[in-house]
Amino acid sequence: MSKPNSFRSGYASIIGRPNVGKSTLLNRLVAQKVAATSNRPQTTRNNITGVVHLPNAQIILVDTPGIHSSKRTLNEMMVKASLSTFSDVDLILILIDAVEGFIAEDEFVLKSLEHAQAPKILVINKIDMVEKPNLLTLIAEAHGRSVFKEIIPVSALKDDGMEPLKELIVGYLPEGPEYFPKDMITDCTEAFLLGEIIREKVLSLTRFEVPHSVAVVLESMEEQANGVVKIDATLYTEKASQKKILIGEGGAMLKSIGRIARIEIEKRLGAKVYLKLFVKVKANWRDQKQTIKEFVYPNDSL
Ligand SMILES: Nc1nc2c(ncn2[C@@H]2O[C@H](COP(=O)(O)OP(=O)(O)OP(=O)(O)O)[C@@H](O)[C@H]2O)c(=O)[nH]1
Ligand SMILES: [Mg+2]
Repeated sequence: MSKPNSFRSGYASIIGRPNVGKSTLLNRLVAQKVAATSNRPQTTRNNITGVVHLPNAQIILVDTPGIHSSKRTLNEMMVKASLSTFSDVDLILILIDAVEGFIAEDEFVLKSLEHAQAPKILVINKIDMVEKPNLLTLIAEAHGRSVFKEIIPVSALKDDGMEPLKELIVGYLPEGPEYFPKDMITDCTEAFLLGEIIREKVLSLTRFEVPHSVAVVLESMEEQANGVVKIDATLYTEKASQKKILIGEGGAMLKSIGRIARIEIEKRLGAKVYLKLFVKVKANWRDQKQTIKEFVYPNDSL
């Protein structure tokens, strides 16, 4: 038995099918934007750490790519990244969408989790979108499944249910030290975080296959004598037609992506930024393991 006032710490991964709100939940729980979010499935490609600092505990969350079935090498590697978290965590948060309930893709997620040892909490997200009676039916259905230690309804977007969720998570963490200093909320590199800001803007401004075909590589970042931070980044896409769309009429699309990304990067860095974006074609990069490692997982051992 742990002493009542002892400090607790540990890891909890955030798992679910694409688009259920995992990254939104991570950002909400750490109270800062760490992960890119979008209304397109398969936004997140990496495991992203976010640390919640509480007076009596430290929760280290790991946002993961949405689990889904696909034959593309990139998608397989994304799912592999997700699954790799299971063995290292104290707790698994499984997200579903309150409006959709348990759909086939969620069953696929649950199947992938079958052998994971860590306790599982079901987080029913997006309750702001659902009528109360439907939510109660879904909660009752979830109780009928024996896999979940706890079931909690929340809205990550509307900041509803976050305090009870944190409390619930802490209850499953072992006694432990502060793994991260108080001012640290992620161990992602600055280059990764800035690249994700740019990719998020690509996701929000482009459609169909274009957003999925893009990888952002930060080439350089340098503070100039006048205090302006100059950042060069390359947007890799798979086809000349996608490159054309990314650049847009007279460069209009690339300009818009660059402008909204720059505004967010300036806020993050607290400095003026000169952001220069390049677009290049790397045919079928999403099917080439080596290129995927270089573009998407430069810091991972996948
Ligand atoms: N209404 C509502 N929308 C939400 C909520 N949480 C997330 N969303 C929206 O759902 C969409 C997907 O959110 P993400 O956080 O990117 O989802 P994800 O699970 O990380 O998706 P992948 O990275 O693709 O696996 C975005 O448009 C969010 O704004 C919520 O509580 N309520
Ligand atoms: Mg995500």
